Amino acid sequence: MGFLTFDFKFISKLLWTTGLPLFSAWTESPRFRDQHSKCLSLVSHLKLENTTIIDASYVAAGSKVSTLGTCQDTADVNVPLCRVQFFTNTTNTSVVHAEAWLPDEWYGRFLGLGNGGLGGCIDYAHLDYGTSLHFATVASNNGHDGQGGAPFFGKPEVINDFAFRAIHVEAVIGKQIVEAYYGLPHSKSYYLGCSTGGRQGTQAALKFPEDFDGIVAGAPATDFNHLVHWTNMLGRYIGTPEPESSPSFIPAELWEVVAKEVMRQCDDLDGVQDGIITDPDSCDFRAESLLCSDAVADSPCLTEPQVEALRKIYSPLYDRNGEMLYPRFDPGAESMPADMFIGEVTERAGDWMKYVVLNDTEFDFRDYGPKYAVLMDQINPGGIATFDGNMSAFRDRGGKFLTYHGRIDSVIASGNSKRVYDLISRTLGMPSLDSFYRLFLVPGMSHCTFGPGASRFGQVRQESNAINASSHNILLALVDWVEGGLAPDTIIGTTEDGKSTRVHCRYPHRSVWDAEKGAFRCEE
Ligand SMILES: *[C@@H]1O[C@H](CO)[C@@H](O)[C@H](O)[C@H]1NC(C)=O
Ligand SMILES: *[C@@H]1O[C@H](CO)[C@@H](O)[C@H](O)[C@H]1NC(C)=O
Ligand SMILES: *[C@@H]1O[C@H](CO)[C@@H](O)[C@H](O)[C@H]1NC(C)=O
Ligand SMILES: *[C@@H]1O[C@H](CO)[C@@H](O)[C@H](O)[C@H]1NC(C)=O
Ligand SMILES: *[C@@H]1O[C@H](CO)[C@@H](O)[C@H](O)[C@H]1NC(C)=O
Ligand SMILES: *[C@@H]1O[C@H](CO)[C@@H](O)[C@H](O)[C@H]1NC(C)=O
Ligand SMILES: [Ca+2]
Repeated sequence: MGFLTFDFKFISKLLWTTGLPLFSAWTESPRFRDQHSKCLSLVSHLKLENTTIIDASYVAAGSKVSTLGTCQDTADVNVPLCRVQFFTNTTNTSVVHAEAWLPDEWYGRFLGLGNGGLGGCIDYAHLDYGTSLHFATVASNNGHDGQGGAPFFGKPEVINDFAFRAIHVEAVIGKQIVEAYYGLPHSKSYYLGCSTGGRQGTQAALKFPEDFDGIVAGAPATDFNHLVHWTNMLGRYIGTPEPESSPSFIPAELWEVVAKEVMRQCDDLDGVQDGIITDPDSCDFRAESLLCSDAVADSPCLTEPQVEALRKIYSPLYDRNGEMLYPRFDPGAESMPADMFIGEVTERAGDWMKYVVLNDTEFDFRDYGPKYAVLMDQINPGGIATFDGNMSAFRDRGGKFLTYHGRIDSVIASGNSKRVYDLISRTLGMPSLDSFYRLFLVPGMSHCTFGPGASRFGQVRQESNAINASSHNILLALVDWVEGGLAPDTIIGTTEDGKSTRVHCRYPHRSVWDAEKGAFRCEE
């Protein structure tokens, strides 16, 4: 091909299929020979608002590069690219560090990436993933460095970066770097993130609807204040390992017994005994069956307080007025590591309480209680809640939103994604959000990835990109939707061992076992 004149509309109509570049063949153009020097010259030539270019370097395929910040020492680069490191002052007390990775073989698309937990870590694995799929990809440190919450202490603007601003900066500044380097603006812009990254993607659609044409937001940490509350309350229900103060505490080996019993009661509700509960909402788990009695002397069993704790965690969390604050822990999710049940406050919720909500580094988890939900609702630091059904601006400008949630997610209950769908549906008065927003529930998948289910569909890193086709890769499916108008009805996942696949259904469709075909299918 080698054309260098563009009519984006025309070309995207012709070539929207994700396998094909929107435009290609730098290799044939004189421009390519200049890319090396062009990349290096960005340091001195690029002048962008509030922004300092720290370094720009040309990186060969298969390199390991060193990184700034404390999160990791080196990062892998698998395709040849121009790497631009920069920071942007968002206020006089806050700054976002970011990197733009600009692949030689660019298909004209921009991709912004999110973060995880309370994280202030540039997501290098996803920079590598995005560029391998030919996106010009940008990731930021979310306005602070490291995994903990200490950088938020007494820094409301740093909290603002985390709550809503870092991704906006990434989009606004990142797009300008892309244009300066390639000499062309991007065609379409995308976003990919999970967990906190899912919340950031949701926040982008709500607050900055112009930033992205398409968003993949996985297992979003939306309704953030109540998520923190739920995490802490569930931890308190289970208690600490001291038997005298916490008779409800359930040690790790007993959780295995609970997980087995959940499976015994609910695995075959979906018609197949496969270690996966397709719809945990249909599982009415009775922990009482594990209650110790003389009759079952030798098998492991639960005390009354332990059964009572389980009853609470497998029920939604309500406030004193009977208002639902957060959905229940999914039965089945106890089979995955759950740090809220180990008898200590989780780092993410504990640091948020200490450094953002209470401004008290001595905060004692054992004093945690319902009053803190009220306090968090009042403060709502930086507008972190991200629980707003009005996505009309994003919808009206033609934005497309794909979200997914593993149904054995032990960090963020999958029921919350259904709840957010219903909230948007009610707010916009749209019984079905199919025209711009689709939620895929993924049986047997844990937080963002892993688990016995078909947990690979291109959502995270290279490893999840088991099959490079929009039918099996949610990011490529999004590209088809945005550029070709082809909305994904299903997403096919591949298991970790690569040996089998399963179709994932969009909410509110159900995943139904078809005994004749020996496979699941989606039913309205
Ligand atoms: C960003 O802030 C730092 C520290 O306040 C300052 O030294 C620097 O000049 C600022 N950079 C830009 C581009 O505004
Ligand atoms: C630059 O900084 C000013 C003030 O600190 C802010 O109002 C403006 O939005 C910033 N621009 C960008 C692109 O971040
Ligand atoms: C920082 O910005 C705030 C608000 O824009 C302003 O009130 C304050 O004086 C500035 N501080 C410094 C040290 O420039
Ligand atoms: C703690 O500080 C943050 C700003 O960093 C503020 O929003 C919050 O209200 C403070 N919390 C309390 C309990 O005063
Ligand atoms: C949603 O937001 C738009 C502005 O983006 C506003 O015009 C509209 O009234 C809002 N709708 C609802 C239901 O709040
Ligand atoms: C997917 O596409 C990328 C980029 O074109 C390529 O490097 C990779 O080998 C492909 N992977 C598979 C599994 O086909
Ligand atoms: Ca099953």
